[in-house]
Amino acid sequence: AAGRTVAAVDLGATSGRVILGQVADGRLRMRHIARFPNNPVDLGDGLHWNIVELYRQVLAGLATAEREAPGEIASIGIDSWAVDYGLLRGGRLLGVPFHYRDPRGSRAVEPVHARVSAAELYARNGLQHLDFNTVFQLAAEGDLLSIADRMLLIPDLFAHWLTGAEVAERTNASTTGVYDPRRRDWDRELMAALGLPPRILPPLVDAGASLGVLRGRAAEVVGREIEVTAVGSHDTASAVVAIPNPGRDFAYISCGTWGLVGLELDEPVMTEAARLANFTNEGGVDGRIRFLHNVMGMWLLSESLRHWYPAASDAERSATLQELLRAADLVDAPVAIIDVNDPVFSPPGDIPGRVQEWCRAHGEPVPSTPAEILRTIIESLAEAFARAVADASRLADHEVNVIHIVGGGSQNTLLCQRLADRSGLTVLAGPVEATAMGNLLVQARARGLVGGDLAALRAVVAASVEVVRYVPRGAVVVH
Ligand code: LFR
Repeated sequence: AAGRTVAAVDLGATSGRVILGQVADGRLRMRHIARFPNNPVDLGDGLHWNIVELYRQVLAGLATAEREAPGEIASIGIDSWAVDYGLLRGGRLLGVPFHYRDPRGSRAVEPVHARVSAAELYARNGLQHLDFNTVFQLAAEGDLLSIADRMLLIPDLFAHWLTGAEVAERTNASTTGVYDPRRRDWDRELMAALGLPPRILPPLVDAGASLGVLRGRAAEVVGREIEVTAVGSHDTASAVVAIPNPGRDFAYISCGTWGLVGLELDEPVMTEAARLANFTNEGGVDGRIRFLHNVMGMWLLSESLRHWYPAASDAERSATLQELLRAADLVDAPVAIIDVNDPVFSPPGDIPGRVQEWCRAHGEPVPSTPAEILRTIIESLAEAFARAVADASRLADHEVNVIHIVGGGSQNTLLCQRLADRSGLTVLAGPVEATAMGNLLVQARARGLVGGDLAALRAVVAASVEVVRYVPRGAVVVH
């Protein structure tokens, strides 16, 4: 049907994809068009995103989509990981955007806290402390800031290249640390108090807003002047749109590179207890609050596989991971529970070695085989997820009856079962492509192709996918 298809560009920290979607008979049908790796590059001054290559891949993917569905695409929406940004002057990019795993943000934490204490920061932005939050990266920026006239977060930067728009979509703006979740506006006073130039903050827009049509070369390469629509441009915000549950008594885990564990709320919870538990109040689609905590996530598995099999392709590594997971399931030696959020696990490199080192240093049983190491990681993730769900429920005084796990991690059956066991709650796994689904549905709604509130969009997701149920075996209960 002409004009009833929408295109999602979903950029993750390890790969990007272009997916077409169409809503018919209350269901969302998806067609995978392109998938490409996202490999960061160290340029000597630190770790960067290969942003131009990613943009080239996005254009190529959209061109393929237009060829496969000529004239059908009504809209394009872009989401990506949060926090990172490009600086511009006069519409041109200054320097290559840094990767949040570059340690430069850590160096700015003390100087920032010397001006505005951690407690005051939280009282203003409600954001969990992560060394890479935009506010710390900006504080580490140096000279470039004095000549920049704009900061665009990654999805907004792509929208800018595609259409010329210079705006910030709110869900992602809420991850910067210079955004006030109660006023739903930038905190310009905080910027000024930190010596950061408020002029670089672009006008805010909500998911669903039109950003204009493909311009110039972008339109030529893709083949047509297609409209670009703002979606929940923070990938986690899009993923939460696609939780297949129209109710409110669920916790969710958006499990990809990171495991984002939390609740959807109507109002932020910015108490001292929430700050100390490092819970964040990020902005959701339709003005909701994503009250959640970052847990290290599948990064620990994918980076371990990369360390063991440096020359393997992504496909080979994921086949090997499946084999190793079967072996991990059978491990019956005592398994250590490591603190998966220990900062030692954050930089790329020898994760298995660091897991062993951590166990040794903490007097825990040291895993030796790859299967034992994976089992340690999975049990520890399941434990951290279960704890974060219990913490969220307690801190927000919000009842949780079920945990939805979505994203790539929802395919990890061992993880899902151990999460059910450790939380004592039913775990519903899927959809895998929650982020793309949330992206597509918000566009479809903006284009009048589907109606309703979040509950209605979630009912579409529930009707479109198979969800796998894991019930607790009553072994370990953490709360
Ligand atoms: C997940 C995610 C998280 C964010 C992290 C860094 O992809 O967007 O929500 O904390 O990446 O941007």
